[in-house]
Amino acid sequence: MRIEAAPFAYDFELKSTALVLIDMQRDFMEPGGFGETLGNDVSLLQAIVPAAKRVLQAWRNASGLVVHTRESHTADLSDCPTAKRNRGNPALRIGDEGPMGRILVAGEPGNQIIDALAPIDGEIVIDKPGKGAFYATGLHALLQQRGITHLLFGGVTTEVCVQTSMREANDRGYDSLLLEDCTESYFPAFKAATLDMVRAQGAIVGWTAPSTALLLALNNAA
Ligand code: C5J
Repeated sequence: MRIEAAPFAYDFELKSTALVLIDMQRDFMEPGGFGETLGNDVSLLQAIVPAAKRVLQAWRNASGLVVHTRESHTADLSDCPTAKRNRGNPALRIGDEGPMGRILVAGEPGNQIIDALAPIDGEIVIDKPGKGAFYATGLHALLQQRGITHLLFGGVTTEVCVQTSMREANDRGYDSLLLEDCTESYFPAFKAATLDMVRAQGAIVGWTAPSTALLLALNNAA
């Protein structure tokens, strides 16, 4: 299959490609979570939910592998470096009790993926203590076991966990494409810059394309 992408067309096979949705969890998407405690306007991120939902449905219909990630820490915070917890001047720190439970702690209501994109049976869910999806997780091994070589990325936030994960994927040999309207930042300029950085220098990190280009490729192949 081929997606019309930037800086040039992206070729992939369904059986060796996974859709990776990064951190579409309430902590970042809804008021009262980690994103808001850092002073961000979380409503900006809601704009991508319809496109991400369409892509997820189409990918499921095509029987493609889906990976969801959550930025989360264990209840005792033993996997949360002190530097990470102390960083910034948030109203609530990681592990503190907030309106959606303890901030960025696994199993808490705020740590759940939003209902619109909730994982279903057979999909991989990765709890990651870092910004990147590969750091201190079993993701690479799980993808290798399944023969995955190509990754389609969406999620939040573009310049933090999404970009970090794409760079980690790049160093591990994956060909990655970022779905432009399925990723968002609290800072529109950072999103734009990240899309440029990813596809610069002949796809130095990967490709970008609107989700309609993926949907068209899936439709043509059906
Ligand atoms: C952040 C993330 N922004 N998922 N996490 O701290 O991008």
